[in-house]
Amino acid sequence: MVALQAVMHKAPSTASTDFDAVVIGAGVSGLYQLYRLRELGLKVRVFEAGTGVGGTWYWNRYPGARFDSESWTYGYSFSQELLDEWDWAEHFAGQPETERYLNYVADKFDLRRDIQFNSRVTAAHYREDTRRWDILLDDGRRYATRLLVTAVGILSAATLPTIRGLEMFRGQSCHTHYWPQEPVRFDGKRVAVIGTGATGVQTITEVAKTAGHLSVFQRTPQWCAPLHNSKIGQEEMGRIRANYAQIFARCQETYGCFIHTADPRGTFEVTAEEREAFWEKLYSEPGFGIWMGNFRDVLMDREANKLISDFVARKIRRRVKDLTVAEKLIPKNHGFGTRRVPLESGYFEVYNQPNVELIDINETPIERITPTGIKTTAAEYQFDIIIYATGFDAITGAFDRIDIRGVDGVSLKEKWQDRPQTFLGMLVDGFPNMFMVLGPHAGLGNIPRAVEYNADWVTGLIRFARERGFTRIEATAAGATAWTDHVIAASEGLLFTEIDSWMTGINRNVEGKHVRRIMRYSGGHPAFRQRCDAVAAEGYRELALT
Ligand code: NA7
Repeated sequence: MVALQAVMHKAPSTASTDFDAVVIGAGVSGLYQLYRLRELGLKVRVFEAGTGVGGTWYWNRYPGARFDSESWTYGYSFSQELLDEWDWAEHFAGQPETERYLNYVADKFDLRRDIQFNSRVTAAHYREDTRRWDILLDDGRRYATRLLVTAVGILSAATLPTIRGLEMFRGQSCHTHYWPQEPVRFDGKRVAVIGTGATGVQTITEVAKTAGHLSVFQRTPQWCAPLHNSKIGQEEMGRIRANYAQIFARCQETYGCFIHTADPRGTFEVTAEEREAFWEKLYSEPGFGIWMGNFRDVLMDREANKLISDFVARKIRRRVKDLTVAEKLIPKNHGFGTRRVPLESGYFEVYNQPNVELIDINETPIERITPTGIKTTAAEYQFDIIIYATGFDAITGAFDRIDIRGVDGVSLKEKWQDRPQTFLGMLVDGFPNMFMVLGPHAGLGNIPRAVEYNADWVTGLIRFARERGFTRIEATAAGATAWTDHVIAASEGLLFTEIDSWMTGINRNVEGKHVRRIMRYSGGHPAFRQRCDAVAAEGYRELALT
């Protein structure tokens, strides 16, 4: 990278083409950001590493991949025509449907002509003399742009486990994120899945249907809850369509932009019978209700959290026949909802099947991958296929994989080494004219809802600057410090902050990601928008515009 830096900083821009704006990524964020920037009349180029649009929904084509958000709250809301034309087939769409949807969007708005596929950005360096960003692709091509927008996703830097011998395996193996485009057959095959997060849970449930034998290597069990997916008929789609305005208005009001909102009652303000009845109802309903529509204190109050955890544990015990296996599937080191709750469709029943075995790798750790399978401290297993559902270097990981340098060649990765620091999750001081859609410390939640707001805000700022002739837009250090302090304060008292997960920046497969940090804004989306709107309404005075 040193050599590259020398090249990029010495030579004046020899870029083959200049753009007003470069967007990195053609997923849900990048597509919408392109649409908005084009409206400003900018010459935009989107660089996308894949061969198609969709980001998360292009890459993650593993068996069973689907939404945990209601499809009709997930689609873009910006175009009435699009809402009128697109019919969702299922309440929680599978990956193929979502990928089709995003392709439909790209075609409808003629977005492809500004997207360059097979183009992974490896470096982006700011040059003060030209007030431009120099962009380098993995094939050596270089470009220059005035504005840079990262639309790299929060869960896009997949990580393999650091287990010895990974490259030795002679069968088929794949990380779920990099699943091949051509179908993989499991019939009669001996399959291993390592990892039991939201991805592992979906994969395991699907693979178990046809695999000859499936071995699940579990390090941490999860508090999974039922998804209760179902098809959407024409009539129901008509009702949904007629209701879109109310649906999106509701998403605007809730903490995470989902349709679910916390119950105003405290867990101990109701009788034990009322509590049980409420939880039974939530457990029988589709989606994230049991996580986000629960009593207001279950994610903050230890006693309340223990009660809901006990409730879900009872459900697991009832659903899994073998009591020893059931106990292994019940989390012991974290309470319900303190990690992202995986939604499942028959996950626990999979362990009642004769072709599925659960291997607790806390009891018998994996020693290494062998040419023919996996060796634990207790046994050597033979496999035809090993699936790594081992997650992501979340939120900052995709940034870390690009050599991003701001004023005076300061590296973003180094700046964020201890913890990310941003202004509203969208700007970084020292990195002028760089904007992030869903950067660290932004208000997250139901992704497209957050994306539309975020990209609109960035577009509004760029429009404001253009109209006034500003060519340099930067967060101030004081602004970034104040926002970071606020983000940290907003997460105080939330039980998830005490638990290792991607939501607290932990990934033990990545160096430097072993210490918990606050990665997202936890004050809720309405509060996030209020703060961002206020900055805009005051003419962005909190930024340095020159
Ligand atoms: P997650 O939720 O980070 O899950 C990764 C899983 O892989 C989890 O069970 C990990 O165990 C396990 N893992 C990771 N590294 C290892 C090693 N080295 N050995 C054994 N097991 C390992 O990622 P997902 O892809 O499932 O989900 C990410 C998000 O994407 C999800 O929350 C949705 O929002 C969409 P651990 O729990 O760390 O003990």
